[in-house]
Amino acid sequence: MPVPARLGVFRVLCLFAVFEAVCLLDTGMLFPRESSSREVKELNGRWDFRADKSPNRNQGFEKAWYKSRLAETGPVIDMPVPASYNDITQDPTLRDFIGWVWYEREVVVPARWIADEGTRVVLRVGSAHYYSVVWVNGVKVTEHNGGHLPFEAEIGSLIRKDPTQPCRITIAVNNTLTLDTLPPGNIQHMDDHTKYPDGFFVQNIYFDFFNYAGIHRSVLLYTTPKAYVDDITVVTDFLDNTVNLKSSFFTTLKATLMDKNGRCVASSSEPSGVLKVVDVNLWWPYLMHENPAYLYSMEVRLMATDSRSTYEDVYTLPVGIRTVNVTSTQFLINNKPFYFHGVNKHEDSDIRGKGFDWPLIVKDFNLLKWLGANSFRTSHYPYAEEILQMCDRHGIVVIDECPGVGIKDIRSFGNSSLTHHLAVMDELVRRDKNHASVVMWSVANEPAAEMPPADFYFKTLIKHTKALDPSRPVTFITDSNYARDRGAPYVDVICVNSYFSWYHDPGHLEVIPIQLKTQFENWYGKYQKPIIQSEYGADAVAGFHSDPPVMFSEEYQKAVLQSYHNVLDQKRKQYVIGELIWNFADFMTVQGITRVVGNKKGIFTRERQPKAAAFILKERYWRLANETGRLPVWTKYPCSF
Ligand code: GCB
Repeated sequence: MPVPARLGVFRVLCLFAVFEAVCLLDTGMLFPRESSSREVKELNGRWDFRADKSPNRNQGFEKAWYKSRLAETGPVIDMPVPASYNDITQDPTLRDFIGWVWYEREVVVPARWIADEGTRVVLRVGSAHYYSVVWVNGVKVTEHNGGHLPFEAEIGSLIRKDPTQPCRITIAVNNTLTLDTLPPGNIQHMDDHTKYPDGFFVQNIYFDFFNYAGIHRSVLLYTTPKAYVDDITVVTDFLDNTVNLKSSFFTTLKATLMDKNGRCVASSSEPSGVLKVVDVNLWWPYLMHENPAYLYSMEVRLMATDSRSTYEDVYTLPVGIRTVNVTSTQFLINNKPFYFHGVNKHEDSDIRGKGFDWPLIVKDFNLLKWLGANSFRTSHYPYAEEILQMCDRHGIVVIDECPGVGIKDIRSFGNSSLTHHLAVMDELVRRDKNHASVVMWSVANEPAAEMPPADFYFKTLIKHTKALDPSRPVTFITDSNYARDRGAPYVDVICVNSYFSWYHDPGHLEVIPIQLKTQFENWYGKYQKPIIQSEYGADAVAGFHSDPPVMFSEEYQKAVLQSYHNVLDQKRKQYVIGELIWNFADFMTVQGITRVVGNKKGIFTRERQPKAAAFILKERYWRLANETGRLPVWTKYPCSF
């Protein structure tokens, strides 16, 4: 008799009872890892693809394209996965396409996975923008609302139905944004035939990055035994030299914590409990300690038996042991003041758009380390899990932001938007809760928080996020408009974006010292919470020079940074706890009169070459690190990166 599905699932419950009370999700979302009991098969590469260009964009559903091979119902083109589809072809209508696109691929599933009924086969999509529906051999297996976060479906029974058939996976993805999606958007139809062609419409968005779409992260199949570890939550704390590593799990589990050399430092076979580590190696941020980013491995081993078989599942999770606390003037990591000197990023590059790309990721980490950056914010959406794993490995501290960007319309503060926003926070916290590098959640960027409904909206959202994860502070990002402070009473840290001498008083560098000082004093005066300058900067077209500096020249970008730094140097002695440049690299945006082939506020070009401002920042960040941290010996030679 097969193990009943519910009994077969051994959830490793999280520590906080309140989590269970508020989280609507009923499964975990552990990153797929190979182990002695689990196999992973990546389905990346060439897929068949068709955009549904029918007038109502709905022909694919009307004609049930998922029922047979996509090539049988119309022409298909090659499409790489993962990648945004927008910049892959020479077709302008695909670059700016809005509506359903269809992906399909046939997969050879290992015979053993099919033969062994004790094996679960799970199909996982790392992320697809924004609404996805998935079929296997014509049968719908799941749908998911929202980009940037993974979703899964168990497909074992389907592929076992007729083992002679190849496994055909069809994924339809729709990038249409509504007032309730995150980010929000809306479709505007232009019916005046004296001005617009028949059927003309545009998608209005209120955020400043190109709305790339498609399957952006890996698609894969992975296996687990029928009884499996579904979720793990680790919360770390320490007192003197002893660590309480807390987690809770089903009674038949065994958790073993191993150090870097594979030596067991603590273990437990209790259902929930505290693993005590003596002589702990704490996880420290890059440039704050001689031995940063120390990671233990926690092996969770589950054994279960039914009348016919015994199942064993093994999952190994990297664990960094550290604490995070906030006072009215400081951000503390392991009880030591931490100053964020870092960047804001985007998942963005030539050709692949927002598609996951290892060479780009490793290059970016090399640049971050060269720069002396110790942190970044995942503006304006959750980044790939592999990026957070790199942060854990390299000690780069992360402010983890959800896709709550561009909430500007009052209708986006209603109940259905809020319900979706809460669900996205559930999914984000479920995915990223075990990363030592993640030290704070950001629930939104620059919402129209001056609107009255914003108060209830953010109060609910921030309370919910704190209940999901009481171990991390929560912020939302506001802008220089001081009236937009609804929500501020509920956050732990105030994050402010401002662009003095750029969007305000363009060309007047002399306003920066006054306006920036006023900004900090206003916010601190009202809320007595630590402040991060979460964005500042200026566009510079690489190679444009001007002295005296004028806007868009490399010299002007440098001058803006230097003026900000003078004020930051005064205020960081009081309550300013960080500075994050906008932006790490130039990135693509929608076409418009203020953007010349994208946003040029990068200190690196989109191809990752430094502008003059990068050297200013590098000099500053290494100086700050020297003042505030304990540099590893090898960092005496930073040019070796
Ligand atoms: C901001 C936004 C960011 C923009 C940036 C800019 O405040 O948060 O998404 O790209 O300003 O360059 O205008």
